[in-house]
Amino acid sequence: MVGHHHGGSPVSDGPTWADLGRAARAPGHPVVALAGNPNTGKSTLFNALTGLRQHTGNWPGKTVLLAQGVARHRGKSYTIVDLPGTYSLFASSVEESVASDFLCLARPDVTVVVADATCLERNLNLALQVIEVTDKVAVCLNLVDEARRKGCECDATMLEAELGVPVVATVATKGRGLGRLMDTVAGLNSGTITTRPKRVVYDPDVEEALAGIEPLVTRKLPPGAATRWLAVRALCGDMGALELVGDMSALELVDGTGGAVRKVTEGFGLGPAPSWPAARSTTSTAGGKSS
Ligand SMILES: Nc1nc2c(ncn2[C@@H]2O[C@H](COP(=O)(O)OP(=O)(O)O)[C@@H](O)[C@H]2O)c(=O)[nH]1
Ligand SMILES: [Mg+2]
Repeated sequence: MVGHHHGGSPVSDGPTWADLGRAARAPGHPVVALAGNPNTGKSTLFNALTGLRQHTGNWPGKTVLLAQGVARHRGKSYTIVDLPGTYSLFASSVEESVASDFLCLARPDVTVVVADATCLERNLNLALQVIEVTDKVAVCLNLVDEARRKGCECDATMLEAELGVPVVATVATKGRGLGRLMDTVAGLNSGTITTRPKRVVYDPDVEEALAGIEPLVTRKLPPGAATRWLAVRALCGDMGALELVGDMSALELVDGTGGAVRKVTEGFGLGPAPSWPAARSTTSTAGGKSS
């Protein structure tokens, strides 16, 4: 438990993600984020979709390079963002926090989870987390040529039924399936394709803890932010999320919910529950700013 009272909120000097989301947003260009584990073919896909219409830039306050480009499909332009490779939306590295914060805070119009068909199980962990964050999501089942070579036939239709979101098989290196992928992106963006994502249902004690944290998150963030997922991250001791919560009372709340934390962290394969002394070392400053 938190031993003494903190006078203010932790201050985040990082970029404001809502601003970044706006910066990526050209009028009439939906923003499409490519998320995925490392080596799933995200950059290959990004290059195939955007050609030479791309640039990379540093996100303010972060040393992570992010590539952004424009894809044209059926007369419409889409801003494609190639997110850093990540295994999880629980931020344990700068790369992961950029990918996770972008999805939760910058709120792309459509998210494509690029998955490696040769090791689907590991890739689906991230897909399930992204599905927690947004409805407008498709899975790009890439490297199906490699999978087939290894004697593995992936059933996209079955996977689609399991996840409740569109699944498109692709071979990014040969450009195969990319037309269908962009048709799916277009449909998700316009609303002609709707999804029924399979969401995690937590035990009542976890839900109760989340219900306590989510309002704190909601208060600090622009409308539309993925507050529920940020509450899940905060519950698991994710410092970035706790800073966003920006209220030490959240830590006190979290401290009282060890059982709930353990369930969530174990459920997502995060190993043992986080140790709270680290979380408590957050510097607190009176009158901390928030956005
Ligand atoms: N056989 C095959 N190789 C692919 C495919 N997509 C990407 N690759 C290869 O996989 C490797 C990793 O791709 P890359 O785009 O760098 O992955 P990233 O880390 O997700 O950006 C590269 O050698 C690509 O040429 C595919 O569909 N089939
Ligand atoms: Mg890459």
